[in-house]
Amino acid sequence: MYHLVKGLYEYATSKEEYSVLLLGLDNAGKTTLLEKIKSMYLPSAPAPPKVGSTIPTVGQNVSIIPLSNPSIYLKLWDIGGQSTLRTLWKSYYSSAHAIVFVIDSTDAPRIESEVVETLREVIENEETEGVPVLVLANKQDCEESLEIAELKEVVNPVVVQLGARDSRVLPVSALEGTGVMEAVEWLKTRVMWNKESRPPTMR
Ligand SMILES: Nc1nc2c(ncn2[C@@H]2O[C@H](COP(=O)(O)OP(=O)(O)OP(=O)(O)O)[C@@H](O)[C@H]2O)c(=O)[nH]1
Ligand SMILES: [Mg+2]
Repeated sequence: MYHLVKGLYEYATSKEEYSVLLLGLDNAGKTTLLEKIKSMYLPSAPAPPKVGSTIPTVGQNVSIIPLSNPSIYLKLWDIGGQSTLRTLWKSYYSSAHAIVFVIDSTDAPRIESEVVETLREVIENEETEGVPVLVLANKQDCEESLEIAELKEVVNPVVVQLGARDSRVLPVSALEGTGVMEAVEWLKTRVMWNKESRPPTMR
C-alpha cells in the first residue's frame, strides 16, 4: 500500500524535463548565459554574472531550471566551446530537446568562418535532426557588436537551408539579461511542441 501511495504521489507531483544544450565557440557567453538564467529563475536567486566573472569551461556545467505555466523543468547543459572540446558535443545530441547556439556578436572575424561552419556541423549531424535551434546573437550591449540584421544575413542561410525544423535568431545580452526571458520562453514552447518526436523525461 505504501508503495502504491508513494508511486501515485510521485506520478502526481512529477514534471516534464527537457534537456537544452548551450553550444557555441569559446568566449561566446554560454556560461554567462547559464549564470544569468539561474539568477533570474532559481528560487535561491544566485548572484548574476559580472564582466569577466567566468573562466573558460572545460567539461560541463548543468542546472535544472523550474518554469511555470505550465510547470516544467529545463535542464541546461553548458558545454566548453574551445575547438579541442567541440568533439565532445556529439555525445549530448541524442538526449537533447533543443539547442541554443550562442554567438559573440563582437567576434566579426570568426562569424563568417568558424562560427558558421560550427553551426552547420551541429545542424547537419543526424542526431540533431528535427531538434529546435535557437541562435542567440549575444553581447548586444557592446557598441561594436554586429546588428541582428547583419548577423541574420550570415546565419539564416545555414539554418533555413538545413531542413524543416523550428529555428529562430534572437538578440541578447547574457550579461545584462536583455532578451533572456524571450529566449527561455521560445525554448519552452518549442520543446513542448516537439514532444511527440522527442519526449521529455519525468522528474
Ligand atoms: N559585454 C558582454 N560580455 C559578455 C556577455 N556575455 C559574456 N560576456 C563575456 O565574455 C567572456 C566569455 O564568457 P563565457 O560565458 O565564459 O563564455 P563561454 O561561451 O562559456 O566560453 P567557453 O567556456 O570557453 O566555451 C567573459 O569575459 C564574459 O564576461 C555579454 O552579453 N556582454
Ligand atoms: Mg563556458
